[in-house]
Amino acid sequence: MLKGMIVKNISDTYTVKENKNLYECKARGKFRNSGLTPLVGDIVEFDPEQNYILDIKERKNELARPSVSNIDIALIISSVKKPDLSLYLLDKQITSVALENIEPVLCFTKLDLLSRKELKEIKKIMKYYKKLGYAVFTNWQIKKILKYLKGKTVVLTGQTGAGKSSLLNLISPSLNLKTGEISEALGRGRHTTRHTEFFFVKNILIADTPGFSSLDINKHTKEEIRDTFLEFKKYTCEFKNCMHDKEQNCAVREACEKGEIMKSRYENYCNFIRGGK
Ligand SMILES: Nc1nc2c(ncn2[C@@H]2O[C@H](COP(=O)(O)OP(=O)(O)O)[C@@H](O)[C@H]2O)c(=O)[nH]1
Ligand SMILES: [Mg+2]
Ligand SMILES: [Zn+2]
Repeated sequence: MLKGMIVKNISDTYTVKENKNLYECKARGKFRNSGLTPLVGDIVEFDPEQNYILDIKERKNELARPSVSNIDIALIISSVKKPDLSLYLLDKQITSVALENIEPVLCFTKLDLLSRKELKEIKKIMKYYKKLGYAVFTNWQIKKILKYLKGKTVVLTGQTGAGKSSLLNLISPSLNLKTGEISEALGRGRHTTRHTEFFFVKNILIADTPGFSSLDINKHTKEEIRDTFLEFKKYTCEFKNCMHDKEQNCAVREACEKGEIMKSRYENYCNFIRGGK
């Protein structure tokens, strides 16, 4: 019996990676009966002679679209132009992945399309997120990104056209992924099939995931959502369990009015908790 990680799944065949070796395995009937389906990302015990998956180790987390597990980092790709930067979408992605126990890492693209004035504005935004404790990069910093992601299991997320495939190609030109809008439409069609795959590049397991933006924030409690807004934590409000909404003497709201907390962050937060449980 060996232990490895599922790196690819096409219909009922799972490719399990053990050290440098790949094994094409099937899942035992017992999984089907128990309603437990192996996922790409699962750490499994398998029989390398019969090519059967015997056991699935407990998952650190699990995503539905794409169906993957045990993700360490979500590399959130945000273009600053074409499509324009949406801080709403960015905060939504940060909160969504943080709620699944995944570290958000931010990467901004297409800074070359900005005027000098716009660039200054974006740099201010990047600085704010950095101060929160997140790793923040631009797609010019491939070496730094690679160093940060080394040894991790990573999903790429971001709007269509944000530059996900382009970034992966920069990381590993041999992947030769299609980029641009027309090929994106084709790529999407391909990815709606039940094919999930991690690329193993430069010691990073990374999945390019066009459909990944639909994590459900609303299944979490308002408190859990609140706690993903890291900048709120240093403020003490009059009410002990303040939701920073309509409460009296709310230090977070005051900090927002003073400009210590980014206005868009606070507005997005209010929007998210209104949907939360
Ligand atoms: N100007 C500029 N264009 C970029 C940059 N990164 C990607 N693009 C272009 O943006 C388009 C969409 O990129 P793509 O990688 O397919 O985005 P995806 O949908 O997120 O995979 C393509 O035409 C790329 O050539 C960048 O940093 N600057
Ligand atoms: Mg793409
Ligand atoms: Zn408060």
